Amino acid sequence: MNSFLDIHPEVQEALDKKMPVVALESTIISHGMPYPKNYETAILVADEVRKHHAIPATIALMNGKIKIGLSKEEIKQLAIEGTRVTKTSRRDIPYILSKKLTGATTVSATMIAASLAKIKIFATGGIGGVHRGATETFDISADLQELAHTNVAVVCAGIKAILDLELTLEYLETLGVPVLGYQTEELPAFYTRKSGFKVDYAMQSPKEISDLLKTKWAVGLEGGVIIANPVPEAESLDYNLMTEAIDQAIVAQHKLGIKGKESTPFLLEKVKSLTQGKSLVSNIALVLNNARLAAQVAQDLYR
Ligand code: PSU
Ligand code: MN
Repeated sequence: MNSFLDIHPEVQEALDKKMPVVALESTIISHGMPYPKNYETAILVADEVRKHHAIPATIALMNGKIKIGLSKEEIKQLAIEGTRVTKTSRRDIPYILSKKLTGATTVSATMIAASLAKIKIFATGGIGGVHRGATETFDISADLQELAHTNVAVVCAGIKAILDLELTLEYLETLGVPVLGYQTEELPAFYTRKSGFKVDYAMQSPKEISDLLKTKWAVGLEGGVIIANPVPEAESLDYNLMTEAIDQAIVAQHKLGIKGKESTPFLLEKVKSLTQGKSLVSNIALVLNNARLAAQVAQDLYR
């Protein structure tokens, strides 16, 4: 086993017994939501996984180790420290580990950690993608490259509407990453169920998804799969409200010259304030919804 891994005994036991385990990221805790909502949500998400008969494994880097399965106290520490913790994607891992700093893992780093621990499925809110204006800025999330190479399925609420959805789909096609829609033909856009774009394949049941994942990896095709699960209707944002808020957030971003890894946290926070907190309600609901589906898919996946 990789000597940098520190797997919680409960998670290790589940993996040894081939019981379902669902990985959870930690950037969404440190950078995705304000305290104390981030802490409350992280705990609710882990509970939701348990309620659906799987073991949650929240992932972060701490004290020179890749921790797989955090205690409530560790989750609280990340939640309180918030953006003072380093947002850690693939390129940041060696620095954070060698300096024994605390790193909150993004989708890319969480996939790497999950794969080292032999966890096959991961639930989050939304993945990173190709940013609007990327033809000039080259701002394309490391999450996409990770999906091309690392064998972990990611349940998300589609592609965040702050991104360029069309370019993200093109990029995923190039990388060979299947985009599945859970009970939908339309790609969800994180805060909303509609986007105007199609997924590659609509899947009707967790078993159907699990069969596809097993097949992909049995064939020897490397990389992940995106399982796009629409936000529940009741908590979805009004499409026009969302679009206006995002357009304004992007104007503010350019004015302030915010770039690189700060872009996504800035835009999410700005959209939250422009929608008077409505986007945060959607965000929490969709993460819970994704945790549930990931646990359901996991039921069959480890057999
Ligand atoms: N989606 C959210 N909240 C988040 C993120 C995505 O609702 O905090 C984080 C994830 O960790 C994702 C990262 O991997 O943002 C993408 O950042 P970037 O665009 O800088 O690659
Ligand atoms: Mn980026």
